[in-house]
Amino acid sequence: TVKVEINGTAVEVPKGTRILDAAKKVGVKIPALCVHPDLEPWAACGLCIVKVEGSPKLPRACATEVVDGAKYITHDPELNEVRRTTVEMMLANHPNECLTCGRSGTCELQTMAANFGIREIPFDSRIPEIARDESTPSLVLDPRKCISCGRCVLVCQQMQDVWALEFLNRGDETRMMPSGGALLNESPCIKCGQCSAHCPVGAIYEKDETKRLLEAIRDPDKHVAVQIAPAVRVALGEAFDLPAGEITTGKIYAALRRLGVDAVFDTNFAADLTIMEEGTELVERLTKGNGEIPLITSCCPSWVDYMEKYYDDMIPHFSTAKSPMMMQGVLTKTYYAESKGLSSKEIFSAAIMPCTAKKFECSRDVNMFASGEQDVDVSLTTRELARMIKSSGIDFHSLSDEDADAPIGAYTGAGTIFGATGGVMEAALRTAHYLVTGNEHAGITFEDVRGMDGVRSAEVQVGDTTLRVAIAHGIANVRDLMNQLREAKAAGQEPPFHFIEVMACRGGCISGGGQPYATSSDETREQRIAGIYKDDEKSEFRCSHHNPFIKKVYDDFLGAPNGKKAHELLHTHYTP
Ligand code: HC1
Ligand code: SF4
Repeated sequence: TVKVEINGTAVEVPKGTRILDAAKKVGVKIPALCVHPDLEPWAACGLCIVKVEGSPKLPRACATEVVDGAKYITHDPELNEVRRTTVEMMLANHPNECLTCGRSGTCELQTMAANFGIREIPFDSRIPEIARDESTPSLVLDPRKCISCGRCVLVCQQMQDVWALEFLNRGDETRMMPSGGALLNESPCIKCGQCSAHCPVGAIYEKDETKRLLEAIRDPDKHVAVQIAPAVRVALGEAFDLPAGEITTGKIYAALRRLGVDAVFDTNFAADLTIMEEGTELVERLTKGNGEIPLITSCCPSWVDYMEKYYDDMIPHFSTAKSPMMMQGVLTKTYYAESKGLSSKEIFSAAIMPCTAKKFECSRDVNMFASGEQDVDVSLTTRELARMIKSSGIDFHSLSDEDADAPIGAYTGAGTIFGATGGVMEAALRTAHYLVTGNEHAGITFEDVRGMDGVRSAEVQVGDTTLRVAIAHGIANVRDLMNQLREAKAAGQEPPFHFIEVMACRGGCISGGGQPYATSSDETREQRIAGIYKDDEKSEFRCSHHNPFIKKVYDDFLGAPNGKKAHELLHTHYTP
């Protein structure tokens, strides 16, 4: 450890601690706009300069390690003035559009300007004239608002290993954009939205489609059905000042009804259905040689996009089961519509997702119109739902819990845990044992597949087979796993794994690019994950094959898992 002083307060910290973190330990917040706990510091914004007693240097606290015995001054009138000028210069280069900006109220630059009490900007305004990029179905890039903090570039390159974004130009002209000034949909972007989740201002944000749902609600000829994803229930509360991980499922159902939707369903129901389809697929591949091993999960649309771009040789390994969102959509427009005497045209089906890539998935031409219409008409993020609730005068806190509508709203704990990394795997394992042996597994939980390590593997006994499974989250963690597969295949060796789960975002969907903004990263992720497992524990049924409504939908409508009708409605294909 090393001993230092921060503004006269002694503190002992491990060697290698940065000044910013040492200051935090004694309750001192040093301002910074480029720093994010998920990312390596790279000292871009200059706000975090501090003084060192006896030295003329002004080190940047985010990137500089403490030196034993040093005495740091983090705040004094001179430092304040320098920081204030830095913020003023940023504001001069930033459009003055707070009132109409999607980040108003959550913008870190706005907060900084407020904290410094800036009332006028003593520099000439120099706003670049660069058009907004709305080329993807998921995100909007507004380079005029970029403050060149670098977070989006770092997250895209380091955490996601996609390299869709780069810094173009130099100095004041620096802007984050796809390489060569291309549009985002011409870049390798996988629409994960992690850039938007890490942007401190309104330079990258989800494409707002709330109007489409509101218009459908007002249309007397439309019967509006809305589903909510597993991860939404443990994060939406944050937009209403509840702690991360607080389970608000019943309030969300109630809020949707107050907004005027006709039916409230739960994606978790279709997650149970996915387990029946994907579990059956796994068992058929394992026992009948009916397809390639390992089976790889395909419910994450950003992962599918990445695989199609970079690992298209893995297509035969992908589960053909559609994602829960798409299964729920097609059942809404077929099974549910029929039960109401409605046609698929008369239903408007919307999804509330933690994810920006789901906006892209629902309009893809890969059997996503299996009902004859687009099965999910619109996919909105958790952030968009929060705005709809706030703008409709609904006091979220005072809502009483309500239930989802039967029969495609009831779910098991296995459906909920889809929202956390390792959850799809664990849900599949809970049912695979039954599908292979006809007997229930002795325990419900599979702790070995849980956790936050970027890549995890485990061995699980299923009947006579020792199933080797692996889990990866955060696209940067996928490469090693896929290369291992490629190598084993090329060498004609047995595959290293039987079943692999991949989620594009760190922590899984709970940390999707469309979730409420949170800068505490892993701490928030762990709180949301704890909420997911709490929801699982309090569920009456915890295995997908125990969901009585899943049995009913197969009996009434679908036939057998992986049967003819199930294939027509619930499966997809991939395009290299
Ligand atoms: Fe997910 Fe999924 S878990 S992809 O992470 O398979 O978005 O929450 O809805 O479809 O169920 C997201 C979450 C979500 C699907 C399910
Ligand atoms: Fe990169 Fe994901 Fe943003 Fe696309 S959506 S630019 S892949 S971080």
